[in-house]
Amino acid sequence: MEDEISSFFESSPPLKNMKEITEKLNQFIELNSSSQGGRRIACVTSGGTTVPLEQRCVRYIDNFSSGNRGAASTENFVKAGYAVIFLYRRGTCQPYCRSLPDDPFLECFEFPDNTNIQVHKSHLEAVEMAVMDQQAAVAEGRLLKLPFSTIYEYLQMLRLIATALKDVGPCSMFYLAAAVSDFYVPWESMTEHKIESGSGPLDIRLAQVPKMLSILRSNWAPKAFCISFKLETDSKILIEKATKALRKYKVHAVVANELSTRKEEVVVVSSSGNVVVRRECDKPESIVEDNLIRLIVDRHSTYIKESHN
Ligand code: PAZ
Repeated sequence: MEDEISSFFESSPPLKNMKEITEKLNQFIELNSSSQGGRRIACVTSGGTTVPLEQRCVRYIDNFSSGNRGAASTENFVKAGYAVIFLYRRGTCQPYCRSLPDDPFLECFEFPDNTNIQVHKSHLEAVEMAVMDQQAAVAEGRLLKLPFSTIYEYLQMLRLIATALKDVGPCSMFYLAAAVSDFYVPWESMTEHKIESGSGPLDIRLAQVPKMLSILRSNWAPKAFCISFKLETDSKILIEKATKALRKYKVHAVVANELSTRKEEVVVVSSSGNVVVRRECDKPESIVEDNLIRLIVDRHSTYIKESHN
């Protein structure tokens, strides 16, 4: 497996802005490890990775995920006092923007007298909250947003973050809510130019993406608290698959969710048993992430205490 992982990284197109990302990351970690005796730092991954079919990419295979879970969880972690590295798919849902309409620029603003752009009354409260909360999190140095698109970018960035967080130890957390491609076209076997159409059906052979969770746990950041996610469409196999992943990757918990009910409930699978976490149905504003993050933060506190004993 380690060979497969090394050859994945060796053959990946290098990150274009690696130096800039590394600098931002190190500054963020330095600031948060030294402020107020050191904050906890969570890396929240969010959105789906793409698999390009051509090196000069025109077409790609995508992975389902709106980024809602990652964005809502990030807000809750910041509220709980964490600093968050938000590793997200470009164009997906952002923290503090969940109450805004899908196309904020066109729907939120009006231009009544051709001189001043104003926020439409009906969206004023949501826009004010979004701007204030996001600006506060960034100004306090508690939110670092890093975008990715492809599976190549995602895994290289995850490795950078994990190795940068290594010294933060038990106070760091990985909350891996992104939907990561299981299959990809290896860079060296990918055609450079746009695949030609007009010559009949297209055969593509996809290789399996090496599973990086084991190496994250064993090498990159072995002391970090690690939460992975399992999504299934068949509820009959969900818990079994999540339990297998818990054992195989030795993560601290697996959040199991079914596609159609993922906004209503999840099951936190761990060695201490399975806990169903639900949205509070009698409160319209309530989201499943409110209770989920409360539980995860609690478990993380216990983990930190036990690590110091
Ligand atoms: O991004 P979203 O809110 O639409 O959905 C969240 C989710 C289902 C992608 C996430 O909860 C999850 O399960 N991520 C891991 C998916 C996987 O098993 O690959």
